[in-house]
Amino acid sequence: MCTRICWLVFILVMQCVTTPKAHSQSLSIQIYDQGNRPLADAVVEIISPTAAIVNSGIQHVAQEQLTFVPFVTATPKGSLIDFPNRDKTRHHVYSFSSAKTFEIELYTGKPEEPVLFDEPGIVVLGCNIHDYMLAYIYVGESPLLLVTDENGKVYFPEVPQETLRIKLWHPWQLEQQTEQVVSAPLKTELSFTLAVAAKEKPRPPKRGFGS
Ligand SMILES: [Cu+2]
Repeated sequence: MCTRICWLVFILVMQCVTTPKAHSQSLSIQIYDQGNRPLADAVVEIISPTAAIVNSGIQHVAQEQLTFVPFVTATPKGSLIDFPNRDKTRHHVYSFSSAKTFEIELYTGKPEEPVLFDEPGIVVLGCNIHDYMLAYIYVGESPLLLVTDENGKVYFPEVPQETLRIKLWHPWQLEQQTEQVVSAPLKTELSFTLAVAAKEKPRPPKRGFGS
């Protein structure tokens, strides 16, 4: 009896593992700025009621060479993020944002514990010691969210084949409302334009500052 049940469970599990998921596909998205240049550091979030929540593990926003790395992080709500300090100098990381208010007082190396981000929204990071240091954490509602690379691209290996709401966000975007709705059947490649202000990423002053 037990052996038969075990076999049934085994067969069911194997079917789940080996059967390709129906009604899903890959999707590449290219983001350009208003000058038709590839836009890096843009968040692309696909709001899908059927997307499964996945545990992506603990992410890192490091401090390296007196700068936050990466400049923009996207993570679903409920995620943990660690803030390792890889510099020799101490940093004091904080956020006053309503989506997450916290601070990690002066430290080097690895902080005692990661920080939980459980409210969707934009979290602006700063450092009490180095005023120019700036980075952003986009806490999303959906697990389907990525940040564009240097070429302005993201690639989702698996999205549902259904009408999608796609939210775009960039720290320097000029428009408030940037949501797009893409009707099924979906293409495998999409592109959008996001108008942004012309700004440089924050960098440490050339010499003699806080090192
Ligand atoms: Cu600092």
